[in-house]
Amino acid sequence: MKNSRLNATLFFVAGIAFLILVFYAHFQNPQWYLPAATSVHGLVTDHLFDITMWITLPVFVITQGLLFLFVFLYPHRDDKKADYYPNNHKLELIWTIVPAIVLTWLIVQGLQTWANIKSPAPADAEVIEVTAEQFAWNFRWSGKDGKFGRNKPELMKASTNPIGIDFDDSLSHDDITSKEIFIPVGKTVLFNIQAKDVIHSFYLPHFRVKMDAVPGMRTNFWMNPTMTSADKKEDVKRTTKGLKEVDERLYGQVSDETYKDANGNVIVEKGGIIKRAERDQNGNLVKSTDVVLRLSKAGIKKIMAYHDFNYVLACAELCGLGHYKMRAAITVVTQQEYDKWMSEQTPDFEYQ
Ligand SMILES: [Cu+2]
Repeated sequence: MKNSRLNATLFFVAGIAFLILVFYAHFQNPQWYLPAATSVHGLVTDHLFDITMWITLPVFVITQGLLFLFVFLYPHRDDKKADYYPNNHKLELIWTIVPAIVLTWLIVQGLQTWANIKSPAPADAEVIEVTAEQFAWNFRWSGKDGKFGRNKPELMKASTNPIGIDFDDSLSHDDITSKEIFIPVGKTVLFNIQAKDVIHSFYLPHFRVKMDAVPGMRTNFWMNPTMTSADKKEDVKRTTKGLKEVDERLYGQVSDETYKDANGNVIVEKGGIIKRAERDQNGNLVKSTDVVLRLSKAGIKKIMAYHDFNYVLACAELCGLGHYKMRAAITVVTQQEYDKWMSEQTPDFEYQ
């Protein structure tokens, strides 16, 4: 009897503590959530996610709360026998039909959204061919003619022709390749995705794009980016800029002033990234290159700094030992900058 009272209390305390900690961890660590969406369909999927959350969250809290509460209120008692209550048709109908309707509605919403996202891309879409390999990304544009030349696996060469472009096909003569992605803001971009070796996953978290790259088949995903990299950088700068204490949280942030030590040597320039200690040729850390250490040595307690921002592409499929290296830069630019970038590229054909 005594034991079951104690167990019931502990169970209740552990359960409520668990619920509180779940919420605490969530609100204290927004950085572990997905970054803000910067694509048209990304806003739609996020909205759907929020609706699902607001429907399931209260149900979760109420049912789990009641579970722990009932254990607490009704532990075993030697002088009492539990009631036998085998069934109640009305109750069972309610708790079967209501969730069935709500879940069906959620699933239909999800299917409709997915069908919209995966519908054929508009004809004027900018097309980029994505080829994943262990452990790199290759991107190709069709050039002026708007048509991609053939590629053949037997022509693949790691250093000079990683995606095996067939230069006998005249359509390939103006094709442009790059190791990073440039895309124009406000335009539809269609990614045609393939893989050379194993399954990779083409993941652009800010744009809510995630699609497997599968050997032997083509997958695709299209989206409309809503904000240029430069605008987003400014936005992040504006919202994160402030006078900050000199400690390890500063690593990776950008200094908003030039800071010097007592001898007038520059520790970090205005607009410079606050870096950790660099390594010398032997791989040893050189403490004197660590910006945070140098700042505190110079007696500087607080500095003006803000967060840096870059869109990223990362492989989201554990594809081998070098998986962690499968990142690539993705830059969203204005149409004008995009046209300029395009005109400055040299087609691979001219290097052959
Ligand atoms: Cu990969």
